[in-house]
Amino acid sequence: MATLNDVSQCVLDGELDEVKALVQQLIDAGIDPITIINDGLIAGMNIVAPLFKSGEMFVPEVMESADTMNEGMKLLKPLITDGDIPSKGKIIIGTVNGDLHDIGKNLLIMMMESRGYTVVDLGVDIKEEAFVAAVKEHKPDIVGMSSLLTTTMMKMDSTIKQLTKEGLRDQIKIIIGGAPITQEFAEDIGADGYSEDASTAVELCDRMMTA
Ligand code: B1M
Repeated sequence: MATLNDVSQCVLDGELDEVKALVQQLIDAGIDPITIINDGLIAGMNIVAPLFKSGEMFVPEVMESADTMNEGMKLLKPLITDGDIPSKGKIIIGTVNGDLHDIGKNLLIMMMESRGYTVVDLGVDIKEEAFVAAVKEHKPDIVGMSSLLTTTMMKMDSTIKQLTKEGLRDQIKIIIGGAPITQEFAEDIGADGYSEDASTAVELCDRMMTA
């Protein structure tokens, strides 16, 4: 008989096929789907996050773990109603205008979702006005911007200015990240936070949501 620990280990090891069989066994045994999510799948991602942060796991392995978690979620989502999983908060995330890099952004999204956030992925090459429209439409708690190019990082500045001009700045927290971004740059452009990797970005959001 599969255990919740087996599911966590599967997520950690990125065992995509095995996780489906294990989760199905637990469902068939009558284990509460929310328990399988929290104490199996998310528990596994909670082990992954610090290992990634400390450099003991690398990007491809983290992607495999996140994919494994999502495979398990696919079986469980139909069994629960929306209200059963309380969201920690809503975040919209996009890579700024002119920039097509999305691996780091996607990693961040997987981490945020696995840690209980509702995420709206705007995609890549997102113009200032598209961030503004998304804030109006989705009313997020946090806006996240990613940039990998020194030629596009100033788009974060113009996006913040546009959000301010539209009177939306006070309603949201803004976090930024990406290879060329620094804490100093974040302060210069008036972002609320910067983090150098996906794990610390989730921790940053946790702090913002409880502040
Ligand atoms: Co490009 N690229 N690239 N590239 N690329 C870099 C960024 C570069 C540093 C390579 C180099 O020259 N050494 C360089 C930028 C130089 C600079 O600006 N100073 C560069 C260049 C020049 C270019 C092109 C201009 C090349 C060309 O066409 N002449 C071109 C630009 C295209 C465009 O965007 N308009 C280009 C294209 C591409 C590919 C399409 C081939 C591909 C992107 C594929 C994709 O993303 N789907 C690509 C790749 C893969 C890279 C490198 C090799 C790897 C980036 C990556 O995915 N890293 C990169 C070199 C490098 O960074 N060492 C490079 C893995 C990823 C997990 O890390 O994205 O840093 P990263 O995300 C981290 C953190 O930064 C942070 O958390 C993530 C995980 O911990 N983070 C956030 C990221 N976003 C965050 C947001 C947050 C918080 C944290 O809050 C919201």
